[in-house]
Amino acid sequence: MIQMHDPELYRHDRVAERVHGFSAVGKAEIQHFRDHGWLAVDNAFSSDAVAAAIDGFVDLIEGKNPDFKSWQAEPENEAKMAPNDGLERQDTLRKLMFFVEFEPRLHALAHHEGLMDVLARLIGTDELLLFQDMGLMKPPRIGSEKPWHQDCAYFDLPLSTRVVGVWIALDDVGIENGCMHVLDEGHKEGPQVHFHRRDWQICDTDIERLRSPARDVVAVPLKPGGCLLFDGLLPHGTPHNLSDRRRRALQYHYRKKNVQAISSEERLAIFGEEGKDVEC
Ligand SMILES: O=C(O)CCC(=O)C(=O)O
Repeated sequence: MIQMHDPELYRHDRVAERVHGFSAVGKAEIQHFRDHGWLAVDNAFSSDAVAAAIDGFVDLIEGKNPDFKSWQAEPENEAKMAPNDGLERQDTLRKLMFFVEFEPRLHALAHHEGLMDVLARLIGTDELLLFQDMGLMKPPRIGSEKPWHQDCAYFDLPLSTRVVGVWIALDDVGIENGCMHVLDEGHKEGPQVHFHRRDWQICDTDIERLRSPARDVVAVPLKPGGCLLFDGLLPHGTPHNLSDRRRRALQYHYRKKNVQAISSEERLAIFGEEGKDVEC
């Protein structure tokens, strides 16, 4: 059974404004990212680059590279994870992980010149490291929620590390099939305590508290090839996909090279609930 969330959790106050292409990202847009914690870019990648990425993505799902096995099923569909499902597998999976070294078309997208240029300005160095790559599906009707969270709660990195996530739409992604929702300027609130509830997540009531009355929840619908750049401390989440439309996306995370990792215990001392006398 799909575990439903309260629809109020993703009630958006407004829809994201966008810039057109990486070449339109100037000083004002970099400042928008710093102030708001996110920047949405339409037509960031060409239709050819998106078509190639989809082909690469589908090849991985179809098992064309026998060395690649890093996927996770939708909870609703665990039983259908037969290894030879072929293309049907697309509508049973939630996630693919760590594929760039297996799939040159997805590697190329992650290292797109325009993207790298913007990331260098956001992170403040040319010495960039792609340190996480994911394919994120929400199959029609059963695509599960990704509850509100901060990505840095998942990474063993010092809090001072500038982490930028890049979420790239491969399909037409709207409110009804599970687009990204961000808490505008929420990165300024610093690290939030995460709890194991529907996932490793920010408590639903903390999201209500953070949004009210000062901060907007912004929905970020995107056409294929559009992308959202977001700060590693920006609270964000995606609702269920109960529509008939497939929703596929890629998510890459970047930071500067040569950052000394912290331990998971150190990370949990920041983002975990242990010893903080807090409830959810
Ligand atoms: O694509 C989604 O549904 C959200 C993914 C996400 O925010 C994450 O995995 O950090």
